Parts: sequence; structure tokens; C-alpha cells
Amino acid sequence: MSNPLFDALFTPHIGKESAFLHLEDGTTLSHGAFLRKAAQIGGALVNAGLLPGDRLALQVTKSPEALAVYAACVQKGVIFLPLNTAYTAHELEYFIENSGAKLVICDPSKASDIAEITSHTGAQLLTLGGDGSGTLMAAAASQPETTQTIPRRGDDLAAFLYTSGTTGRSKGAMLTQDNLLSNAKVLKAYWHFTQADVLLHALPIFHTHGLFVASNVMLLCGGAMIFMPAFNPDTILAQMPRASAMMGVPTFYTRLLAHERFTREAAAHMRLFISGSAPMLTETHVQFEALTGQRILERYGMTETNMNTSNPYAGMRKAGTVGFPLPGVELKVTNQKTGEEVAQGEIGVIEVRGANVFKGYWQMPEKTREELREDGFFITGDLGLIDRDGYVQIVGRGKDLIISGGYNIYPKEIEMLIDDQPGVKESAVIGVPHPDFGETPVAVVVPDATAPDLDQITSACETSFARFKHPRKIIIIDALPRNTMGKVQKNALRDDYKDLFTKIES
Ligand code: MLC
Ligand code: AMP
Repeated sequence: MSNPLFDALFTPHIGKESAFLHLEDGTTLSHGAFLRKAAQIGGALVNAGLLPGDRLALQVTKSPEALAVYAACVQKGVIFLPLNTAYTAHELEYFIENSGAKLVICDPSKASDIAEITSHTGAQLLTLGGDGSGTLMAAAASQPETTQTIPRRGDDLAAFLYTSGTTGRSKGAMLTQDNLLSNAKVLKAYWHFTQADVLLHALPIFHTHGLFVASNVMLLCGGAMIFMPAFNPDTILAQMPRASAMMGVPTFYTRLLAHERFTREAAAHMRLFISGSAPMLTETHVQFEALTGQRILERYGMTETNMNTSNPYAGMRKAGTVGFPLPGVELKVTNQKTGEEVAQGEIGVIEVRGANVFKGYWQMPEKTREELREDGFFITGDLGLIDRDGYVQIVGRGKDLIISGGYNIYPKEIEMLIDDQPGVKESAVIGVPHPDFGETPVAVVVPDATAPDLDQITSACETSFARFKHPRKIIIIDALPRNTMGKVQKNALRDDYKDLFTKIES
């Protein structure tokens, strides 16, 4: 029996000395060296008692070793659960407990905080620094550089990625080997990736975009990545002459456009710029084309579904749209109440079905039933339409979600914490336009008889949430606007505060 994901992404590169990762310090790691590292890590995981189907949670700085842990998990059938490095110990506790992770790997600087969590969940703890230091690589060093690949089936789980919910509780999206492999194959072909490609990789590797879209596609095509720890426009510009393609969130593109050294010549030999994870303004598309003569290719995806649609490689890339359903992905737009398909051009909820769609939420059968229909269609919660040329347009969100610089923020989670603070009667967290992050959260707070303590609210957010979720402003008002049914009208609030950042900062 085989291991379809490992056999497609990694096996062909074993022993090959072709360039895989170009690193910040000027060195290059070959495919073969990367896989030797992965094999050693795999040995260390087995030694630690991990069995196929066990979960490994990892919160570490982006590094070749971090990516090699992913490869090792695939090889050994362990379910890989990467976590945002910005998450606080409070946030991590839930993920570690909920997933039942048997092993947690964290940065050495966080080991003592996380040991408090693992001491009561029973998980083992190893450390991995951004420079490869820590107990994981020390344990891996004595392991052989080749190792047995554990057989897996296509519908076996390969990864859990947590995504928050409108109820405030995060859900573990269960992704199978087939989900990941089918999408990587489709994207490689659709975007014409080959061994000759060199990708500018500045995304984090704990989300779908940087891990599955970028890294899986590059592994499948056998190309190389310029692997940067984070997005820095100066580094991107310095490396661009060596690269052929870039994948990024819209903030990457607005920041590049604002950079004086980003010119037509700087981008001249790049064959492809891809954007996704958040809506790109038509204005950004237009400015980018005017400057570089190239059109950004925008695509649309989700944690639960991988990539669903893409603008075409060769045909017209239409600004304000996310292109066509990818091969093998069925997409329909339905009435939110009845679930009936609406006519072409009408707005409804986007639903998708295909080999890319996840298996469900970990230990949440009811949530899974609410969003994943029995016939296999997943209700994305995004509102959209199919235009007369067949391009999909996303026009809004049926779900209460804010996307800041490509990171998702679920207002409910923040509202629940603010509502618990002294002096607060109730609150509403809304996303307002932001010139850098696209959207940013603002908390609108209604006081009770006593006055709320704004410092207390801020410090409660700091203890509980990753920095990107913190409301950038807290506004006190007498009452929240409500409709006749008593539901808070967030649209009215968003309208009231829409110029809060764009007017000041633009
Ligand atoms: C960092 N900060 C953010 C932030 N990222 N705040 C809001 N939104 C964000 N996205 C915080 C920092 O902690 C810092 O806080 C302050 O904001 C400013 O930091 P910065 O230096 O300007 O930010 P930077 O580190 O440059 O990061 C911005 C970014 C990064 C846009 C480059 O967030 C990023 O790489 N985003 C990509 C996210 C992504 O990969 N999403 C894919 C999800 S998968 P302070 O207080 O210290 O100043 C998915 C599916 C799909 O959605 O379709 O792809
Ligand atoms: P996540 O849960 O982090 O995977 O975020 C997925 C969400 O990001 C989708 O449901 C969309 O709302 C949004 N998204 C991803 N790509 C795009 C895009 N190109 N345009 C608009 N929204 C997008």
C-alpha cells in the first residue's frame, strides 16, 4: 500500500540535489537534504511514540525544519496541526486540548508557558527554534537519514487546521491526503508551475495559503522557493530578480505598490503574481497593472476547501472577480434560506463540492452537518454571484467574519470577552476598511450603569488574543442599532465608522 500524498510530493525528490529552499542567510537546501532532515524528524516522532492518526501540534517560527516536520508527519501518517505564532497561551490551550495532540512542538522561548498546558493534557513537549535549535532537532540528529514511509489511504487525515466559528468556538477542519493532493495537482496545472519555477515565499506556513497552496504546489512541480521568514518588501525586491512567481495576500501587493523601488523593471521577469485569502480592491489590480504591465491572478479558497476558483492563466483575469471554478470543483450559488440554486447573476451563498472539500470538523458532528450538506456541498458562508461570463464574484459575507491582512477574526469571540468586562452592558465588534490590512476590528461598546474601563478591556484582549485580533479602536455609544427583530445591525455600524482609518491614514 502506498502513501499518496508523500509519494506525490516528496518521494520523487529523495536523493535529489536540486535546489529546494533558498534561505535568508544565502544558503540553499536541496530537496534531498530537506528529505534527509524530514526522515530524521520522522524517526524522532516514532521514538516519541507517535502512531499514525495521532495529532502533532506545532507553534514555531517559519524555518526549513518547521516545513520538514510537515513532511515527517505525512511520511509517518501523523496528523499535522500548525498554529499561528501570534496565538497566546490562552488560545493554544484550547487547540491542544480539543485536538488531543499527543506531541506539541513550540519555540524554546515559549516552552515554560506551554508546559503548563501540556502538563495537564498529558501531551509531550519538544522545542524548535527558528534557527533549528531545541530538543526536536537534538532528538532527530541521531536518527537515520532514510526512513520507512507509512502506508496511508487517500481518505486518511493529513492535517487539522483550526478555523474560528461564528459562535466563537474554533473548529478543527479535518483535511485528508486526497483533499490536499487533488488541489495541489489542479493548481500546479492551472497556474503552469514547473521545475523551472522559483517562488517568492513570504507567507506564514501555518495556514492553507503558505502551506498547502504554496509549498505543496512547489513540491509537486519540483521547483524552488525563496523561503523568507516574513513579508518584508525590501527583501522581496532584492530577491525578485531570482524568482518567477509570488503568492501573497492583498496587503503584500498594496505594500509593494507603496514602495519606491517597485517598478516595471523590478517585476519584468516574473511570470506570475497570485493573490488570495482576502478580497483585493479593483484599485489595487488597476495600479499594479499600470505599474508593472502585469495582471495579478486572483483566486478564492478557504481552510475547509483549499482552493475553489481561480482567474485563468492565459485568458482574461477580471478584477473584482475570483475567476472560474477550478477543474473538479462544482460551485453553485444558492438562496440562503431555501438552499435552492439562484439564477445566474443573482446573489446568494456560494456552495462548493469536490475532492478538495474537507471531511468535517473534528468531534463536531452538528457543526459539520450545518455546513456540509449530505450531498457533499459545503456552504462557504461567502455571498457571491456568477456573472454573465461565468466568473465568480464575491460580494460580501453571510458569516460574521473580519479578514485583516489575510487573518480571520471572528467578532463573536471578542464580543464574548468584552461583554464580560466590568462596566460593559454589551458590545459589537465590526470590521472597518483599513488601508494596509484591508479590514480591521473596531469594538463598539455600550456601558452599563457604571463606566467601562477601557484599559481593562485592552489588557483583557492582550491576555486572551493574538495581536491581530485586538480591536484597533474602542468606541463607546449609548445603544447598538437593532432591527425590529432585535438583531444588532452591524451594517449600520460599519457604515457609521467606515472612514475611521481610511480618512486618517490615507
Ligand atoms: C501582524 N499584525 C497584524 C497582522 N499581522 N495586525 C492585523 N492584521 C494582520 N494580518 C500585527 C503585528 O503583530 C504588529 O503589532 C502590527 O500588527 C503591525 O505589524 P506589521 O509589521 O505591519 O505586520 P507584519 O508582521 O508585516 O504582517 C502583516 C502581514 C501578515 C500582512 C504581512 O499578517 C501576513 O503575512 N499575513 C498573511 C496571512 C495569511 O497567510 N493568510 C492566509 C490564510 S489561509 P504591533 O502591536 O507589534 O505593532 C486562507 C485561505 C485562502 O485564508 O484563501 O488562502
Ligand atoms: P480562512 O477561513 O482563513 O480559510 O478564510 C477563508 C475566507 O477568506 C473565505 O471564506 C473568503 O471569505 C475569504 N477569501 C479567500 N480568498 C478570497 C478572495 N480572493 N476574495 C475575497 N475573499 C476571499
